[in-house]
Amino acid sequence: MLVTGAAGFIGSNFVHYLVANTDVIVTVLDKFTYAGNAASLAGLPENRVTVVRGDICDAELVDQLVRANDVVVHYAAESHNDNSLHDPRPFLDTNIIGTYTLLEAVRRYEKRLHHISTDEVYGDLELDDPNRFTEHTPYNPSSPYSSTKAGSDLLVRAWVRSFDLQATISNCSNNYGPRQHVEKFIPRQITNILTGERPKLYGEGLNVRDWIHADDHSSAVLRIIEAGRLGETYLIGADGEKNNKDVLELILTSMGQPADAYDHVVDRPGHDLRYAIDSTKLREELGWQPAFPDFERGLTATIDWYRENEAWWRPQKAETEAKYREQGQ
Ligand code: NAD
Ligand code: TDX
Repeated sequence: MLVTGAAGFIGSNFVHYLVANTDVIVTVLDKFTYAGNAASLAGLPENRVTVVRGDICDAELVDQLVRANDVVVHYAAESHNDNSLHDPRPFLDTNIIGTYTLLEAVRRYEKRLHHISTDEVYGDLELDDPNRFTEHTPYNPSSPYSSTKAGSDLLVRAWVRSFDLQATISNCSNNYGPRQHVEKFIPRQITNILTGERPKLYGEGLNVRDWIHADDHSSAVLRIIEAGRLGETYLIGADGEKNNKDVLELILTSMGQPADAYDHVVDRPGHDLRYAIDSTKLREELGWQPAFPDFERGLTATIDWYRENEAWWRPQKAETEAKYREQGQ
């Protein structure tokens, strides 16, 4: 399998998951942007995992790697909404042109592709909307990040329809777990507390995210690769809706701090209010179930991981906070 973006958070968890649960031989293609971390792939057996440093926009390299593998699992992306609001260009390059480059190689060599995407392509929901996102919800992305992810999904769909590409797509909700960059909400707050900084909540913190453990995302992706119907989209979620304020208070109290020991900072422009996934199709058609349905337990384990792996996140922390400070966040 060729796994793109596997030096990042979810891709690295997927490769660890593959090594632990299958016999698959993996090649990683990753550009090692600020979000890629070699330490996330450290310790994996050399006879199972080869790491190639390179850009998914490099057609020659992509061609060579796609030809040499049977299945391509595409995680590589610029992934952070806040960054996309300040500097959208890399999002267009990697998420659109990079995906196009992969699609052309997959088409040329008639390989199998699984494309990783996000629930953010559907826009957001009102807090009291009884409906959740399904595979039939119209696309309505809000940010430069989510619009480029939506664009990449539409490219995959077009290559399926026009060229019979053998592909599936999954749109997953917010992931948490080990090896997530400290720019993201949960690791930022945990590592702020560990470094004596106060956590930062955007606006009133009433925005809802639907949390899923990264390992549950990995098991769902593997299930779709094994048994998903070609050309189909599957939504991945674990019924984990929580608002940001509640998550932050849980982090604070789990770490022995008063629940109100945080700062409100300026809100994200265009901030999506609520995401919520209906994963009935994945569960009923492919028999998938999350192994980590208890968010509180998963969060405690994640806090422990950041406590025990300071060497992994420390080098990114000062630079990340300096960037947020400049933005008033
Ligand atoms: P991440 O930012 O942690 O990792 C992205 C990885 O892609 C990094 O290792 C980076 O070096 C690599 N990369 C970036 N540009 C590249 C390029 N041009 N060529 C090769 N490699 C490149 O992201 P993540 O949170 O692990 O997200 C992975 C995927 O999952 C993304 O496609 C994202 O849209 C999707 N997703 C994320 C979430 C979430 O909650 N984080 C939820 C749903 C879907
Ligand atoms: O310091 C913060 N304070 C805060 O209140 C940060 C960094 C975030 N937030 C809020 C914004 C969001 O409502 O927390 C929520 C989660 O923020 P992020 O971790 O930036 O995630 P989000 O914007 O929801 O997007 C994530 O889930 C979907 C991933 O980054 C995407 O890659 C994925 O597609």
